[in-house]
Amino acid sequence: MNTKRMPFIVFEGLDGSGLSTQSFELKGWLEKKGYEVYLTKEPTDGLIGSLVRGVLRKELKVDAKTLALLFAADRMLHINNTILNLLDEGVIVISDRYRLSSYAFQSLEVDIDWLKKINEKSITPDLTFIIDTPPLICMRRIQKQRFHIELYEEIDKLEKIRERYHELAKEESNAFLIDGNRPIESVSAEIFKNVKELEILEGLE
Ligand code: 2DT
Ligand code: MG
Repeated sequence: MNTKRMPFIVFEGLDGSGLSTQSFELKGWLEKKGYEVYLTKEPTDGLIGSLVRGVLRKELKVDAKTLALLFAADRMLHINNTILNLLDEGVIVISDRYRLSSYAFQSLEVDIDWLKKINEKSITPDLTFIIDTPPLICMRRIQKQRFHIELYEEIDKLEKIRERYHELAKEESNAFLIDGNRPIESVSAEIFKNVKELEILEGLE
C-alpha cells in the first residue's frame, strides 16, 4: 500500500478535440516510467452513465436540469466507487472528462452557479488539461468517426462551449488550456511537461 495519494488527472474539451487520444498517450508515457495508471471516463459505463448516454444519443428525453443531476450523480458514484479507491492504492487515475464538462456543456441551458453547487462535493483534480481545438475541426473529426449526431453537436453550440472552457481554464485550479490544433506529439509534449512538475511524481524525467 502506497502512503502518498497518487495524482488525479483530467482531460477536457470539445468532442473531437483529441481527449481520448491524449489520455491514452499520457497513460502509455506514465506506464513506461513504471507507474500504474487507470484510464477512465465520464459519463461512465455504469448504470447512471448508460442512462446519460441514451440521452446524448437522443434515445430518451429528459429536461436539462435532470440531465445535469444525472451527470453529477454519475460523477459522485465514479468518485466513491472507483477514483478514490484507486488513488489510495497507489494508482494514477486519468479521466477523460469530469466536472468542467458539466459546467461547459450544461451551462448552455442551466445556471452555472447551481451546476457548481450540485458538483461541490466532487474532488478537485491535481491537473486538468483543456484541449482547445476549433469547433469546425472537431465536427469534421466526429463526422469521420460515426454517423449519428449527438446532443450539443452543432457548430454554434460548440463555439459557446469552447468560450466557456476558456473562462473555466482561468477559474479552475491546476487547469491548463492546451492548443489542440497541432500534431498529436506536440500536444502530448506540452502535457508531459506539466505532469513532470507534479511534486508527488518528483524525479520524473
Ligand atoms: P464523449 O463520450 O465522446 O466524451 O461524449 N458531457 C459530459 C456533458 O454534457 N456533461 C458532463 O458532465 C459530461 C461528463 C460532453 C460525451 C458527451 O457528454 C457531454 C460530450
Ligand atoms: Mg464522443
